[in-house]
Amino acid sequence: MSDTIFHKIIRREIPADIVHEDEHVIAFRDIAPQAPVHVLFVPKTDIATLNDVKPDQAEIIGRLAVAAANYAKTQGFAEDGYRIVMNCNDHGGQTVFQIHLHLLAGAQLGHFGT
Ligand code: IU
Repeated sequence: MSDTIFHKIIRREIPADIVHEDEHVIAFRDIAPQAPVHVLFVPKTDIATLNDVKPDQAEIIGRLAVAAANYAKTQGFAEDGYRIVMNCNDHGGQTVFQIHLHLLAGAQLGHFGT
């Protein structure tokens, strides 16, 4: 297994505010939240960036998205809405090289490209 900070969280070597865990996915609150709700959904499979997802691993992207949507539903903000984002490499602003989906919610978020 790789050794990013997220792998250490998965292995419970460092603490995190975990809000969801199943066989494939762990989710915890971002330590530097960019919105009132900011949760990271991380696969337990080792994948550094979106570029590294192999065809037979594609389902993990769906698992992350569905876990995020289920969290939004159980927390009661699915109808109000939310944003999911995955950063890739330098220009995308990726800083931790284990793929993760950001779930941002709890406020009207700014629009892209306007
Ligand atoms: P990025 O997409 O790789 O930039 O996102 C990494 C996120 O991980 C970023 O929002 C950090 O605030 C967050 N994070 C964290 O939640 N806990 C940590 O120990 C570290 C980073 I290091």
